[in-house]
Amino acid sequence: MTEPSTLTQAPATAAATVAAVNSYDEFTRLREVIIGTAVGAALPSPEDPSAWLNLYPDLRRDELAGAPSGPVDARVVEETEEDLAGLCAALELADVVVRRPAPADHSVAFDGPGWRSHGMYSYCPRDLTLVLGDTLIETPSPTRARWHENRSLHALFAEYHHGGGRWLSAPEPQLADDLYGVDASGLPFLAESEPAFEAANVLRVGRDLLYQVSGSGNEAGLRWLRSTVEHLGSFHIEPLRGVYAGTHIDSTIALLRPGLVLLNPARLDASTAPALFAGWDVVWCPAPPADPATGPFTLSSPWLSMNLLMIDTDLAVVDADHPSLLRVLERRGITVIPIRLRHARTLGGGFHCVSLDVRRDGGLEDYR
Ligand code: DAV
Repeated sequence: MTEPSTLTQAPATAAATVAAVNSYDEFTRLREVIIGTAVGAALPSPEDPSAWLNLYPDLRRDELAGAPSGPVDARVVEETEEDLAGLCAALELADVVVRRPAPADHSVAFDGPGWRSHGMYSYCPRDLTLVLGDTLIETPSPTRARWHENRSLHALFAEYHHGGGRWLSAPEPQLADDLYGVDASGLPFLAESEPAFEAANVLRVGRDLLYQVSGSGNEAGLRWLRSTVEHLGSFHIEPLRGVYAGTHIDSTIALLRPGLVLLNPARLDASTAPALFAGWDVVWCPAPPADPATGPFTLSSPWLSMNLLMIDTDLAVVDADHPSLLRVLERRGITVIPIRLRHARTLGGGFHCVSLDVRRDGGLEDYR
């Protein structure tokens, strides 16, 4: 018999120190992340009011003619997979555990109550699941095409749950026609008939959460989230209203480290920046470069290039095609890993969108 105590003690120690799910912020040391895939991606018909609202919020109905629908171009999928493989390799080199969604064919049609759609993609795991501390919260997307999307993550979520993470879901939305309005200028908006929001409307800063009210998140969704997080810890939610009517928050604000934030000068100024950042240092994002390769039906604005992923408070994955941003971050002491994501705008997701951080080192801190 040799050293039995060592053999029996080692696993017990590991189990006691590693929580399956622990992520309270956007910048402390990243340990485990889910990275999306473009395989199986399809675009919903722009005739669908929810697709119009969440894919093309800046276009009027008559400007939607010719918008793509159905399986995404094979070249776009292939090149995106190449770029995502580069991202995964860079993360693994930085000692981050990388997980991927299960394969799914999103072009298969399904019925909701009074409507029919097919799916969209598994490209942006950030969008529909909010990780809050040890809890995974599946959020009620207003986009019909995304109704079943999280199924490609459920095997992973079941594993995290088995490992001690908590797992809950918002009430299943009905997504009836009355959730979708058109304003006086002919642009779509999200109504208030039921709670609807996406996790990517939220940023986590320890105890503080920012929730952007927009076409992908309504006031009813904010109320549901408020009433739910009360049970999860002492969180405080600051709403952002009138900042960006489109969709997610992460092309407007990027958290860099405690006390330092990157803000979009086209959408915020010193007087409209969230109160949370009152004592913080602000980096105003340089204007993104024009991307001549993208057509009129991209799923996001040029500001998607500020959608970066922090691996640690001094290490970031950033859009290689935005050199002025790389320089600004380096001047602030952040080491940048420049990576290209050639079809980020076409598919509507940069590095923050395509990642879902499941484990980081930080806790329920007060960063004010
Ligand atoms: O600025 O177009 C993009 C959000 C991507 N998830 C924008 C928002």
